[in-house]
Amino acid sequence: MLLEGEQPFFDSLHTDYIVGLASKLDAPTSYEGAVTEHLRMSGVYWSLTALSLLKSPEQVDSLMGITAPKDGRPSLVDWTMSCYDSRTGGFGGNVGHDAHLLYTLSAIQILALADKIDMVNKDAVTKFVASLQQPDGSFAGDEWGEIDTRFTYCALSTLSLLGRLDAVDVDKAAQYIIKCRNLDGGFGCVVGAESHAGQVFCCIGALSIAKSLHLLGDGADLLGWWLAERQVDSGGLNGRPEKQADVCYSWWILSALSILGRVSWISGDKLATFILKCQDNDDGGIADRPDDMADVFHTFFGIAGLSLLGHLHKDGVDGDYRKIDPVYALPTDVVERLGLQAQVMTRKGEPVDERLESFDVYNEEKGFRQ
Ligand code: 3PZ
Ligand code: ZN
Repeated sequence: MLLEGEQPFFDSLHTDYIVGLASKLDAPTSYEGAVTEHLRMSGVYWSLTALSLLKSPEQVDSLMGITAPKDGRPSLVDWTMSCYDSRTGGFGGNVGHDAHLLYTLSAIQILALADKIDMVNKDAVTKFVASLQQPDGSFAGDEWGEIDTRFTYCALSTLSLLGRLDAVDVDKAAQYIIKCRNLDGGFGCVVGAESHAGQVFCCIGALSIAKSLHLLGDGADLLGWWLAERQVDSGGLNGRPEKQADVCYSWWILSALSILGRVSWISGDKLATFILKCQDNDDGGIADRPDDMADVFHTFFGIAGLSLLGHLHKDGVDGDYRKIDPVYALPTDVVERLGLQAQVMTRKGEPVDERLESFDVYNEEKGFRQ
């Protein structure tokens, strides 16, 4: 059943939008192509994962050309491999670009979706990631050395996908994350930096993969409160106090709340209504806020947010949608196929999302790991 005044979910328009983008990206003068040129690898991951939530793996393959060339372009798997830099062992954001952890994670996620992780030299990629860990446990994004808690998430997620978490000091990485926690309960990009919801996702995701959520201590309530405070009157979520709501925060905040076992701390119905209002009802795609221009980033995080809310899986919504995993941002069946590990919190009276059932549980009240 749709709620009063609620938009339907424009499934097939979004499919057309995502498939149509692929051809626009190749046109050198297109707006879409220019904006995402430097982060094409992530753009491909956002497109493929968004479509994977709507369609079966076979349909996604034939629509996008994951394994076979399509419309004269190389297959997406071959294109991904052509962004591999054998000098460093990492992947760049586009052909000929320097390797970076951001695009290395996107590349490994694309290969995981395509069930082609075996195509990479796991030792070389592992060595690249491990070389970026600093003595204090933090990670640089590339050989130039910028430090950011986002890169800790990228490093741990990449290594977990490769089954090589043992190649870095995971405990030290988790301790560095805790050092980036602020008095408001949130996390910043480095020690002392302002709390930001995108950073919170990276820090909580990293602690989850490191199975170190116990390091939050009593801080989980304060953080849950800070995250819940991000919901504004429109139902949407903002990234920091006093900022406008934006669809992508639906993902950063919901996934963190879901790992913390506190999704019920925000109104899911109001948030779903906000995301649905940000759809382009004519051309498909989802924008950051109502009446703005759609892009693939917000289309992915909007669909992912609706999935986490359970909105795509409720009565009255057609379609046999795959679910998204809040820790790895990949379809849950891919996470299960690879046997990926992580940790989530449970709370008295709060149901555990079935998509998290295969992960370890840290029970706050009892103070022990089950
Ligand atoms: C957007 N990048 O720095 S970006 C991104 N933002 O490369 C991609 N919400 O102007 C698209 N804002 C659109 N297609 C926006 C990725 C940003 C996030 C900007 C944004 C999102 C509000 C202002 C940082 C993962 C990877 C990168 C980011 C976050 C998470 C822009 C502005 C910035 C960027 C790209 C385009 C259109 C798309
Ligand atoms: Zn946004």
